Amino acid sequence: MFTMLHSQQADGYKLWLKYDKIENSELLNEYAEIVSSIYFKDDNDILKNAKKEFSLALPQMLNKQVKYSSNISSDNSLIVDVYENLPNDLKDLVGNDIEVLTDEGFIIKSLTYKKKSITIISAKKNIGILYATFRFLHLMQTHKKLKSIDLVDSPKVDLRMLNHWDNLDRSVERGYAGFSLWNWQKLPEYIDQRYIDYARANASIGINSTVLTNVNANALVLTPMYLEKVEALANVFRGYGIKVYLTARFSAPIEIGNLETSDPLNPEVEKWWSNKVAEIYKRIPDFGGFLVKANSEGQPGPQNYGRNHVDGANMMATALKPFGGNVIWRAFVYSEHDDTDRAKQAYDEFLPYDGKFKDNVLVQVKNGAIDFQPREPFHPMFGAMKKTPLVIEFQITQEYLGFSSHLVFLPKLFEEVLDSDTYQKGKGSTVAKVIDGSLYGNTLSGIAGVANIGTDLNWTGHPFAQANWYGFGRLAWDPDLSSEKIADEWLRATYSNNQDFIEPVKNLMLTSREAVVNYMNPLGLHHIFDTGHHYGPGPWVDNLGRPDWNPVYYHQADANGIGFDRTPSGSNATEQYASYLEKTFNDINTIPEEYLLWFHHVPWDYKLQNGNTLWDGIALKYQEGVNDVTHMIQTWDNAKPYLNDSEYNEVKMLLQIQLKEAKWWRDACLLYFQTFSKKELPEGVEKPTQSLEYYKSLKFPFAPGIRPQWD
Ligand code: GCV
Repeated sequence: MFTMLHSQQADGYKLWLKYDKIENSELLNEYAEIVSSIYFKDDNDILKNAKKEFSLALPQMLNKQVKYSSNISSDNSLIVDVYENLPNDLKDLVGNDIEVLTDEGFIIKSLTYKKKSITIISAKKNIGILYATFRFLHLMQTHKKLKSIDLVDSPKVDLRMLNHWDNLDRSVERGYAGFSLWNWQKLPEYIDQRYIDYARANASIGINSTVLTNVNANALVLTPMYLEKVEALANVFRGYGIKVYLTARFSAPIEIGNLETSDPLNPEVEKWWSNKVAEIYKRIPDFGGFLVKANSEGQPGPQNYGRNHVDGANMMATALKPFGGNVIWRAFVYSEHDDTDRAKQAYDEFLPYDGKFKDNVLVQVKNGAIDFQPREPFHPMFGAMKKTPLVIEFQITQEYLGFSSHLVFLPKLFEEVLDSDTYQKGKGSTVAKVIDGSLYGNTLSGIAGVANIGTDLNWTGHPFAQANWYGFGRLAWDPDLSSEKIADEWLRATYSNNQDFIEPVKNLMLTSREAVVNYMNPLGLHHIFDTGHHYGPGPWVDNLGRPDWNPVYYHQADANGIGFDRTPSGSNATEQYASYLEKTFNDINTIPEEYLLWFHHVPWDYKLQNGNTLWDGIALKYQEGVNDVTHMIQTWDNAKPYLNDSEYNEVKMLLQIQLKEAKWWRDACLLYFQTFSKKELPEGVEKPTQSLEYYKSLKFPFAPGIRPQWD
């Protein structure tokens, strides 16, 4: 059971599962009545964990012990059990609602049973009961009325997955919250309480799959010594409905199998993978499958043998199929031998394969065509690839968003992408409908988020980064949820239900994403981060091995203007979108201004919609970003009365770092772009305090998230 030392009360470890005492007496009475006598069947691990959560949460929230009965009786005020165990008269009362549920869905309903008002929590399967338990407790934590509740809910997406980019040495690629949670050295014997609390937190928001290892994979994890450790983790996670996946290094047959090749069409290689899969399922009968990064950024893959992505993915899919496992094949590919605009390459490479993958292959596509930028138009593969289930990959860890020192509420970004209309099957063909499978009737669907979790006491480095983990899970469950609702839920469960606190701080969260766009990459600028570690600005970087690793490739600033021409006069990446969008993006008069410099090379004197020249507009946007952070600090200061000292101080200190770095971004980028525009900063933009040479001289060989490089 999850316990906490008193001195750690405000450390953020409890996440959104704090279960604070309900102070409002009316609500307290209502809740106490609802749970006055509970029937809660717990004859298996999942139900035991669900009931444990009740036993932890209710005494804390209601400040009294709760009575459980071992049989259903007329005394019960709350009945919790799967549908098939319910007495027939109760089945009759809820039958229709149960029918519409998926295997993971649940109902929470008030009804009259034997002339008495009761609440029932039921589901088709045990996992539905666990999800319902967390939702029920969350509704209490967030002070929702439960007296006449009528909730019927099922997840809209099948695979709701975290991708950990965790290495076996416990470093985390692009991780900013300490080391990897997986203590490989002490596994399998030592089960850290963190594994259990990690699983609880995920289950509470409906996450049902986790990929334990980095996509830049190490084959060792597939050896017996590590599989034994993976098995131990899977045994913990199973009780919370979470399946384990591993990343499969394509060259594993050579590296750990003593074969001379990894050619996917070689019978020895096929046999090796089939045996390996059988070995894994012997240990982990509900193993999820493999996530594969192949022929991307130097990783081995089928192309090393003259084969293609379909050959590679289908070979692994064949091995996994008898056990019900999936292959998740990443489409994050771009080649140093191809000078086509990097934004076009994945679409060009994968579209011809549509319909050729086996039915247990999903193709995982990043939300945008470059790489998790503060703002990108949605990836053109969404909607275009009609016969292949696409998993959308979001990055919860903030590689390009200020690491764990910037407060950026990412559900706002996720929502923008999911709500984007691809127009691929007429108006209303949103990315969300592609992902939940409803647009083309896919039988499998998935959402993946690159985790922002590590060994930091508060799990995510920044207390508000917890909201990004939380929000990812909620959107994976229901891609149509609004970011506003998610912020509201999270704030209530994490900090306070006081409306005077919620409203301004919610507003702070909802505006934080636009702030980071403004002070880092306004008006469609992208990938102008410093080299390798991606910490801070580096628009001047032009000396990396591949053109498309250099910021100068992306902004294309020159004496005439700035921006990447992706219209027909340039790379013509716009042709990868449905014709309505293609036209909208091609025309400088119709393109949404937030994507202007993503698709157009624009003269410095070009007039923006508000009448400013482009140069003035860029400069004012950078300043606006800095001003936004100043407002965030003011809002946080005003919220102080609702926070304890440590809660207030930790975010305040982080916001001050964010302000300093927002100014750094503004000054470094404007000084550099000014060398091309040759124009003065407009009124209202603060003058830089340092020279361009100073900003260029800054080096961060030990920035977190990558292996240190000192040259
Ligand atoms: C795991 C970007 C990141 C890499 C990451 C890669 C990927 O290039 O900078 O750290 O590698 O994306 O998603 O595969």
